[in-house]
Amino acid sequence: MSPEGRAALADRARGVLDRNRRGTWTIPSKALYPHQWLWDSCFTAIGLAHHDARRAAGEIDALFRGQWGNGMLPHMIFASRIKDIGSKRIWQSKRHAQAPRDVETSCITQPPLPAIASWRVAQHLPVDERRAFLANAYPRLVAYHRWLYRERDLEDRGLVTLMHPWECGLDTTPPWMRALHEMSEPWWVRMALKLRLARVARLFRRDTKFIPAAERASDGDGLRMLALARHAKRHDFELRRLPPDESVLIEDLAFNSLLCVSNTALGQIAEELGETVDGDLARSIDLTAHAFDQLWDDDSGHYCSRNAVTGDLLTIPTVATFFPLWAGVVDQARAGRLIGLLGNESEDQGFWPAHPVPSVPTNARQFQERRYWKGPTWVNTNWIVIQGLRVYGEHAVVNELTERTIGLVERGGCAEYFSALTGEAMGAEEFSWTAALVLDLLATESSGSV
Ligand code: 2M8
Repeated sequence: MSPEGRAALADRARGVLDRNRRGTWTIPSKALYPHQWLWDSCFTAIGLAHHDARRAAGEIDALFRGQWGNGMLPHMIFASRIKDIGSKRIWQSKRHAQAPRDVETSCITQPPLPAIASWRVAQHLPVDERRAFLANAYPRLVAYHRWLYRERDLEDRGLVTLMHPWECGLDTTPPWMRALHEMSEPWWVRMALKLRLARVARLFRRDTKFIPAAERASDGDGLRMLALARHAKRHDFELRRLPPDESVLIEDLAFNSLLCVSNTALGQIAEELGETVDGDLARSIDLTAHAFDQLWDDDSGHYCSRNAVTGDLLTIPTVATFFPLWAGVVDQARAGRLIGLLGNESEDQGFWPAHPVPSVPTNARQFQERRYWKGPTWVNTNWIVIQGLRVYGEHAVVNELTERTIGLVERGGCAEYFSALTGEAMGAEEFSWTAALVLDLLATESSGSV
């Protein structure tokens, strides 16, 4: 792409982030996602940092509005002026003593990117502002990481357990959906599925009002996810209270990989401030860095999520298999197997179709070209894969994947996701993390620091 083409794309991306701005924070997209989401805001801040570091810092500060007294950062903070009663009713956060009083939030979390985003944003701030920003963020980040280990790693394994697929970010990813199918369903879900009433339920769904139903969670998956949220609510969204045999409890690969990267960022922030991460948190961080061995499936040559109750690996392949690379915890032999799945030379093209990297490899039985997290290529996961390839010095694949990702957005706009087979843009339009991460890719590429 020519320098003019790049400048024009950066302008378009900045325009999306400006239109999606809501005061101090940014929505993921106008019609479909009118609230603040945890990992979306982190991606947005990472991209914004190149152009408006103060706004990027404000984006992260705005996330702390939602922090619970126990340290949890919720996956959503609701916009006060938007009704969205259906969605708020799932949570009713103000019933919880630990929840903030002045904003409504969800009661679960999402991939723990805030420390990573804070560290990256800080690099773009003037020195005095940088210190003040980090000094404000640090205790909040420590409280969040402590909550993750205290409340979600009950057996000190170094791996955090999730109670709902909305926490992992790759919402309808096949390993989670299979686990959900295996759970015994409440009568109303069984009845709705049997009588094909799920379509009626679609009338109450927000997403299918804007996006073709074939590109979203299926009716069955949608109902089961709703039932699981209601189940977690009955147990106050507390892992220690959830009955293991009636719940879906997963040590999620994507989440734990990002936690591991975030732990490193937390250490960098601590060092900059002259602080030390110590005690139980330091011990847990060390355990996490050594825990990924347990998630490796040598037969398939993939990393997997694990059922936290049975200990079984969930071996359906997904793009998350590449996430531990970013954490730098993969030995050379395994890294070689994983990286061998990417790039034009790869023998198995499942993860390298015309528009890589699909959320599920195209040759897997579970691959669905158009459906949400079951096949399409997403810019945020490509960006994460690129970070991992950089850690392992794979410059050629980094350049190739960066070009292809930028090309997808140049042709299709800042869409939520893209067909891995044709590159067609799908999902929500004017999607913030697509815009922000393309800005980051363009900036990193032009600085030559691949
Ligand atoms: C999607 O998730 C939300 C629920 O949290 C939804 O389906 O309504 C996911 O893609 C998630 O990763 C993302 O953070 C959120 C907002 O973009 O949308």
